[in-house]
Amino acid sequence: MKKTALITGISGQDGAYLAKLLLNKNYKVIGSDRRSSRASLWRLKRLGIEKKVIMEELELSELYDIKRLVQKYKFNEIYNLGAQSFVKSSFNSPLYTSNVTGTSVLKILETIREINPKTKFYQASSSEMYGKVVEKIQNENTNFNPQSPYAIAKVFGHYTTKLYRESYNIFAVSGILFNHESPLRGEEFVTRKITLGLVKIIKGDLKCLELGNIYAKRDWGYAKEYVEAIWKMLQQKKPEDFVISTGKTFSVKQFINETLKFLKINGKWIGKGLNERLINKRNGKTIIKINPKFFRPAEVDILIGDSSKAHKVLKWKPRVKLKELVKIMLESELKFYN
Ligand code: NAP
Ligand code: F7E
Repeated sequence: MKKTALITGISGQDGAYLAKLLLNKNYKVIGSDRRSSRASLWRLKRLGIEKKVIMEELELSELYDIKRLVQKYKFNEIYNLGAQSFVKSSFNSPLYTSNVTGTSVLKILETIREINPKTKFYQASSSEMYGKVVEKIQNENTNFNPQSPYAIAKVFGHYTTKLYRESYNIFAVSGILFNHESPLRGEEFVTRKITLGLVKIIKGDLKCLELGNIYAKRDWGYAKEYVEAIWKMLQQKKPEDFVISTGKTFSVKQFINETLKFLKINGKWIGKGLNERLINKRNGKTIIKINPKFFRPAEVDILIGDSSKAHKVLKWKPRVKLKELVKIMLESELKFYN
């Protein structure tokens, strides 16, 4: 029997990769999208699957939209990837973020409990929940210490998922995914901002790229690999949460330096603090500078994940290292840039 799955947030980075993976496994894939005057399914188009998924309208903050969909399809699996996922914006729109990213999880789980409790549920939890870390390396048992309205909303979704699993016997799990990037990453996130920005500079379409805290460190993996782990979590006998990460951490500045190497830009860092900048040694021009506009009211300085439970139970391991991730992103940037 063909399985039917709902992916909320199918138009996003992970939604697109997961849809492709499920289609390859012969699922019937329903993707939900919210109404928008500039709706774009460019990621699904890029992967050649926009006509292979059934699109339904769903605004995550709207309980009736969720009920309508769950009533219409007898979903075997629901992957809740939809969210206001940009940490910086969550400081400007905290209420909106808590609704879309946080309480929507409760709406979906309550709907599953009421209408079809056999549906398996995946919640996209985040390493941002660790925030100002209380342990050097974070695993499934590390306490959370969130530093943004986004992270607080994710903590709410995380514990709600646990509650529904433990109280109502629903197969509900959270994947605590550390940062994962790809050519399909949104342009506002720092890795994509850097790869696209530096390609614009070499094409002569941008003079200088402005960034915030280049000393923040993240455990960066490859999104295409991470959605395999997401799927595996729902195929287990027992519902459990998993950390998904590479176990290595790099600063934003190190990510920039890898990008420079690949693009063969001969750059030199000069200055300190707000005056730190990168000059192009070929012509002496500043190509990267700091703009405090991109700082956050509270920062997550460093994250490193321990995904040994996933290695053991899911038989999942990351393969792509930072250098290769940069290469994958830049090759795509150069191919599609116009
Ligand atoms: P993304 O590219 O920002 O995609 C977010 C998706 O949510 C988009 O499809 C977006 O639709 C949809 N969405 C936003 N607001 C909505 C609303 N009000 N109603 C319905 N849909 C809405 O995020 P991603 O990187 O793929 O991440 C997927 C999930 O994993 C998110 O929940 C994110 O918070 C979480 N996560 C991501 C990472 C990471 O490093 N990427 C790590 C841990 C957890 P539009 O196209 O209309 O905006
Ligand atoms: O920032 C610093 C910034 O926006 C990474 C989301 O997918 O991963 C993502 O959240 C770091 C931060 O991702 C700029 O201050 C410096 O320390 O790429 P980001 P994020 O905030 O880590 C987690 C796991 C999620 O769950 C989220 O949904 O880079 N940084 N300068 C900058 N960041 C941005 N965006 N832009 C800058 O100019």
